[in-house]
Amino acid sequence: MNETILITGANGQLGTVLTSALQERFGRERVIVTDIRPPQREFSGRFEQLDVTDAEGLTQMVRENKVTQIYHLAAILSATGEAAPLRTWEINMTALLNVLEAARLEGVDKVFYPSSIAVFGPSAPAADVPNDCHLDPVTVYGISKAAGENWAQYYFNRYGLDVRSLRYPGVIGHQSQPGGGTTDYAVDIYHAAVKNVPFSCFLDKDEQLPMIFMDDAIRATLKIMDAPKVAIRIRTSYNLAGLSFCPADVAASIQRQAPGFTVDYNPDHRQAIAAGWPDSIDDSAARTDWGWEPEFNLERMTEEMLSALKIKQSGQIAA
Ligand code: VAH
Repeated sequence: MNETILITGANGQLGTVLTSALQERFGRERVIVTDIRPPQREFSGRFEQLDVTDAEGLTQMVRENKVTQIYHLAAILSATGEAAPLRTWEINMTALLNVLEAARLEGVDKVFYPSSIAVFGPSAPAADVPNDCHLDPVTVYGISKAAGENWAQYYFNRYGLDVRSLRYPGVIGHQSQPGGGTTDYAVDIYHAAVKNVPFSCFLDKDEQLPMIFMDDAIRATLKIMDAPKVAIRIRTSYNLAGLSFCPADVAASIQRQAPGFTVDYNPDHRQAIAAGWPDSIDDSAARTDWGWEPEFNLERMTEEMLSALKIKQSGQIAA
């Protein structure tokens, strides 16, 4: 069957890279790429400007294009979300409910909904948090993701809508910039290293968090969406682990390849958010149910990040 894919929030950190992966897999003409803003850089494919809080606009787009799969990435993240809690709740929840309703009404086959390790809070153990841990999120973003997971499960149980979800850790990639998250430092630090400038880190040097390299995050997303329906036993969201490190670990791994690189630590309001999140999570349910396995450790990720960003930088200098 010919799939027609719709992606929301496609200009974001994950959306940018997932768009290319979906275009490669399904063909450019089969992927409707949407965001509230026009693409920031050169883009080839089918782009439509869409505010996903506009239920009618979304439903019409799904109907007219006979969309079969939706990847709903549009959301306000943890750090930005705290500046306007009620607005963040309103936007994140309205957008998700619009997607679920459009999918139900228009007979969409599968929906992907990203959750986050931000659903965990003080009652989670510090390390190896199990999938079915009690959720007491510390940010409005985390509250919206915890509620969203339950809505995903509700639509599956009540209407049979095949919604699949991952609890992403912080995502680190060279292709795109994150915006408004607490884990963003782990991308910014590599940009500083290739520019050869000192880095000021907004988290404490020993604030360990679960993270994942972009390639692994994309592979996991495609893999859970490809899995047979019966394999997806968890209909809230799957813990997804890649690696876990603190700022001092990533600094040391960069310094092994760029010995002159320096970092100082100036924790701001984001440190309190990070402190409420676990150090590491247990993703054995994802491994057992649909064969998840990450490929990147810290050293390999650092090598890839530095070499890809250096190539990008030399291209910019040459241009
Ligand atoms: C954030 N990157 O920092 C997001 C995230 C793991 C946290 O989902 O808000």
